[in-house]
Amino acid sequence: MKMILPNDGDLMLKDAIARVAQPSRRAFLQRSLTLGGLSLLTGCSSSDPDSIEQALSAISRLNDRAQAMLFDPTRLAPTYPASMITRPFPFNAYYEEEEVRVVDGESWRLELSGLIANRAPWTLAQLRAMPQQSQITRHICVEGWSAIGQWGGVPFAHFLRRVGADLSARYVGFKCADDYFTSIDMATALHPQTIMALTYDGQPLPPRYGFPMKLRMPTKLGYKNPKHVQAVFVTNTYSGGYWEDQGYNWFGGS
Ligand SMILES: Nc1nc2c(c(=O)[nH]1)N[C@H]1C(S)=C(S)[C@@H](COP(=O)(O)O)O[C@H]1N2
Ligand SMILES: [Mo]
Repeated sequence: MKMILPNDGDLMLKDAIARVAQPSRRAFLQRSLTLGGLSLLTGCSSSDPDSIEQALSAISRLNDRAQAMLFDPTRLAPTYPASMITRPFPFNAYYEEEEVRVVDGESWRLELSGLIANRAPWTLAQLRAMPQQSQITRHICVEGWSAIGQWGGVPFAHFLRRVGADLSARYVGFKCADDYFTSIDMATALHPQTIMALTYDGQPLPPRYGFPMKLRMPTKLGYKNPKHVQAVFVTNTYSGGYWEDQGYNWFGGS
């Protein structure tokens, strides 16, 4: 989404944006401000940082609802030829690459909880034995880069049906081996391009890209794609996410 600024420039708005501390978050908010959000902000007469924060999160929540309404569960994200794959594909996490979590694939178990009928944990071998799908799609990070990569794995909708997840629940949440966490809307969980990625570029996911499994969703921004997934839960209770709790938009559509 594009930011629309009034021609004469609005000092209040500029001030509000300047007060948002992290540059990444600023970039994100600038991208997600809409005309509706703008009028909300300009209607905010206080210069108190707290009330500006509140106005910004109100806009973000408005944005979540608008994005959820506009999300078309059958519309596919663009796919690309292999010649367009970005090499090397960038690494990103809330820590440096030297600190990447190295998960042991043999002892790893995917834990299931919440509104799921069959909550038995899954091994990597079991996931590998499921039908696989491959995609070459673009990953967009709010920190200002995007890259095309190839991921392969189990269509998440297929997995959710297989374990008897309540598909009418609102959210699917993820906990990761590195303390990262996020949650998504059920419509995106069931999207045909949402996969439990086990491979990157035809090889088992290397640790830096989220071994043993990451959720790959080309319809969502990078931070909504959890790496090193350890647990999946289905719930009607909002559970936020690592960056979302720090002000990133929850829906995070791309
Ligand atoms: N477990 C975990 N998943 C994560 C993150 C993280 O720090 N930990 N960072 C997110 C962000 S902001 C991005 S852009 C992508 C980066 O994925 P990549 O290393 O495959 O490029 O992972 C997302 N998923
Ligand atoms: Mo990101």
